Amino acid sequence: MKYPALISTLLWIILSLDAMAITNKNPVCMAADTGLKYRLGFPVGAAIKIRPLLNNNRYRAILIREFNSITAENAMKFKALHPSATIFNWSDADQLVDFAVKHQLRIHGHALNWPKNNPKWVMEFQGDSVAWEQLLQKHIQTVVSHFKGKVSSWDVVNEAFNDNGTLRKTIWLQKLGPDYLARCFVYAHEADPAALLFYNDYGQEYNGKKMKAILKWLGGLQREHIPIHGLGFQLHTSLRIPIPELQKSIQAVVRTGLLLHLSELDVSVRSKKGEPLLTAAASATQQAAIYRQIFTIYQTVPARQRFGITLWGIGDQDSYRNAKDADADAPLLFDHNYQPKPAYKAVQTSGQ
Ligand code: 9MR
Repeated sequence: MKYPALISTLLWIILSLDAMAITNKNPVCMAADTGLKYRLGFPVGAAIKIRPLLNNNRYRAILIREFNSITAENAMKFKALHPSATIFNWSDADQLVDFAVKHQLRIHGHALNWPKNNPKWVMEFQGDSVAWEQLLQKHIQTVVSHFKGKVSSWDVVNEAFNDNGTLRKTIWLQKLGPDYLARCFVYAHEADPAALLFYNDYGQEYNGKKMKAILKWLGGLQREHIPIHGLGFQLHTSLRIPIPELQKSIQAVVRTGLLLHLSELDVSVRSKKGEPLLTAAASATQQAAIYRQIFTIYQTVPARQRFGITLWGIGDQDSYRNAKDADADAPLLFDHNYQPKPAYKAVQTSGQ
């Protein structure tokens, strides 16, 4: 036997003995290692709400077993953290961060600037462009500094583009002009130079005008060396997702060299108005197939650009999509009783 072959055989024997020793000593430990975070070659996250995190054992157990990344579903938004001009309210977000640190979960911050989430006091704020700039900078830098060293990445700007590729007419655009977008990234970077900074949006995932506009804007930022590291595709989707378009958009992001985060994934089974309702079994099977496709496509992204996939919740009852009409969307991997659905199995074996 030649040397390299001998070495690899010895290595194999040592690793097998090691694995056997672990199995014999602690079978429970091996069972726990079947979580998604061990199965997929990239971080797997969940959007987390503070109430079930504190009150629901099953929710917590799944989070710890399956996931290695979290996004604060609401606790780090402008309205939650900064409800009036002089008050910062850290308590929910800090509890979430403490839990994540204790359980070695990566924390993705969401979101520093989301025009739809401005508190009332911001909408009523009176001041010239200097005062508006200070407001923007102070919010971003206070929040990023507070979580520095714990929150390792941020959605710096969320949903700034319209579907037709123009910029949304937000209060920030009106008061500060289009360059405020780049400055949000600069401010966040100044407060924590180690944090990875993302632009996050929905609807660009299907390669239309919005995607083209975002790519053009990102290209400009990259040329000007603005600190931006990644793009988030929210991907709140359904059984009707146009998979080929998603593939094209993903490849377009790959060409930019940026990180790609599927940042708010869920797949609703709700039928379109007028379409016949699917049986529960049929919709669960179709949903599983879509989840498998999405996770498999994501594995075509070069490993260095895979920031991860984050599910927008854990059990169906936690989903914001069920808020008005319980159960009609059932978009997540676990059902109302936190039992894994066919979609969970499909994700677990995706890419194999
Ligand atoms: O899931 C979130 C829901 O609980 C909140 O009420 C809502 C408003 O803050 O935001 C939801 O999350 C949104 C996310 O922050 C940005 N992308 C769209 C998500 C669904 O609306």
